[in-house]
Amino acid sequence: MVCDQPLRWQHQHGASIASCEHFLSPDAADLMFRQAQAWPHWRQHHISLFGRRVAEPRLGIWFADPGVHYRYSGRDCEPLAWPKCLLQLRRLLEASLQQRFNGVLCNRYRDGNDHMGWHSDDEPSLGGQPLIASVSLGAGRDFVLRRKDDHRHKISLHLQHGSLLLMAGTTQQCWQHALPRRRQLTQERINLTFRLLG
Ligand SMILES: [Mn+2]
Repeated sequence: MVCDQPLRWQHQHGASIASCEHFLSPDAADLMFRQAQAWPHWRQHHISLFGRRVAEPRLGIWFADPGVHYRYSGRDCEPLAWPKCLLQLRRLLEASLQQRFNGVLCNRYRDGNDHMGWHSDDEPSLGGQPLIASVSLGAGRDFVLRRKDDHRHKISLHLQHGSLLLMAGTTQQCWQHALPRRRQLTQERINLTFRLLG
């Protein structure tokens, strides 16, 4: 199940990212994807944006240790208890990265219309230099980063079924990231982003 290649870190202008294309074996990724699709907790949430209530263009779930709330864009997510398969994945990530995680934000992009706009994972509870571990399942999607101080400077990645992406160091301070809309895409993608909240 674990990436057998060493992680290759890229460092550019404050971004520190690494990816592993085949972190999960195809069988493990398929199984995890089916299990995640079957979770009954998927909801379309609303955030407040400039005082307006807006439906997020995706479904989400926050699984975390007891008492670990996730607050962003005016939302306060109460933690749901970890499913067994995610606890296993968390232990695997913790062992291979030597980093503790206490929550996972799961996003479900039902098709290419579902997306995520430009933002940084810079909530104070994540601390100044969070390590975020993101496992992708299902349809491959483009993932883009841009420098905060120069939007022309971008990094584009394609996140495939079973892959792992890590963002660390000052990535969230210096860069934003997004998952752009891809109108032709009819398949879904589920993304599991492991975090440590203080
Ligand atoms: Mn993010």
